[in-house]
Amino acid sequence: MSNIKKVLIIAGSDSSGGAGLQADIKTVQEFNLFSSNVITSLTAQNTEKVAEIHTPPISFFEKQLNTVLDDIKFDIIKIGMLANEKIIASVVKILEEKSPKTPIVLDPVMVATSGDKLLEDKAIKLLKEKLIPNSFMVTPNIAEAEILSGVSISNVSDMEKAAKKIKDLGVNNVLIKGGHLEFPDKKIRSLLLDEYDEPYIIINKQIGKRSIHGTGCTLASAIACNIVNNLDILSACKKSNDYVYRLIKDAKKVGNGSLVLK
Ligand code: PXL
Repeated sequence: MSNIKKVLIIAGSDSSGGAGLQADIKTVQEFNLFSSNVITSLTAQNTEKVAEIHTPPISFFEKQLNTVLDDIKFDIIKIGMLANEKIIASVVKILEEKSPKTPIVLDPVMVATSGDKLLEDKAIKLLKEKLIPNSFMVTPNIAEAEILSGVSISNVSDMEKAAKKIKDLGVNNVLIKGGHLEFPDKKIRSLLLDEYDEPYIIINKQIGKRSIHGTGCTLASAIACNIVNNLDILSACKKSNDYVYRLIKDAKKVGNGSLVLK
């Protein structure tokens, strides 16, 4: 019998298979780690749109989380779509009680690639006040970073300002994903602000402009896997960034809307 490192994924299901929980599971599998999967919400979704969101009763969400935590001790927790305030409150309460020391990588999912909302607006306050302060790392995209920080972002210095504000909420590391910010030199810049307040810019070439589904979920899951594999934060971010870059270069058309990662 051999041991394996274990990742707890708390996320929403994406029926298209491109993003959300399905992207997370695929990523953890690629890293040869084990994942358990606690589902916050079910989306009826394809590559073009989110048609409906069904959120099971909170008691069932809590049952899933309590049941896995009563049995399995995780090395890291990756959180994606949380849908509403009740789920955020339960996540905070149950993790504090049953898994207080396990690092959390939080992708503060708010809107799908299609533009559909995946988090109620009124839940953002609780996310900022309760969950971000309990997280080891948070990985907002530009729009999410603007909402979390109140800083409007159009260049690297804005990214740094926003990252500082988000760090001040109490999280150790902030990675602002720059995929949606245009620079004149056509390079993509993401910004990591680490626990020593050291800012690092991670640069990539831009690969076309078509929207691609699942990149944020995949990146945050890859970072979680690289962290449990003992990489330091900067190396974990760079390596995960390269991983997603390779997948984007090889993105697939499976439907009529955004491309997906394999
Ligand atoms: O990419 C964010 C995301 C997260 N979770 C679910 C999603 C999406 C994007 O579509 O569907 C369930």
